[in-house]
Amino acid sequence: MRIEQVSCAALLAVLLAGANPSLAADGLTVTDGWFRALPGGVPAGGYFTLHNGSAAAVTLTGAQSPACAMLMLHQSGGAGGMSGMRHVAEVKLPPGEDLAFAPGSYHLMCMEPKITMGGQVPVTLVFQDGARLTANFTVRNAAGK
Ligand SMILES: [Cu+2]
Repeated sequence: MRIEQVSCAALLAVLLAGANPSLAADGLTVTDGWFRALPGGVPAGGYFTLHNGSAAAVTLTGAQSPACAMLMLHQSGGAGGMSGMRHVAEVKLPPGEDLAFAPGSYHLMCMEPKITMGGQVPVTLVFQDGARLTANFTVRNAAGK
């Protein structure tokens, strides 16, 4: 009985370690990350493709960057443009699939951007299970070049 209690405690420790907030986002990759820099310090759209190479669905719940006072998940829709975007709390991605953050669809919104054309800034994606994934985003001009 005594030994059984000890092994249960050990198992619990392993489970808790798996829920560590600094957990790496195993199997997730970000490609082609970029920000669209516009003149005048207006909010900058951020775009990328997220691939879920893991065996389970993941849920993206937020993003952070030292280059943005605030970085939000947005979705464009309806009439499009600035007036047609809304905040989204989370985006779910099934295993084996790609999720495109692209102009006219899901995008990141970087408030008070501190970005320089041609430069690179780190963006950390945050997932529901506490996993985090950081990738460098390239800063492009209004034409996406
Ligand atoms: Cu937006």
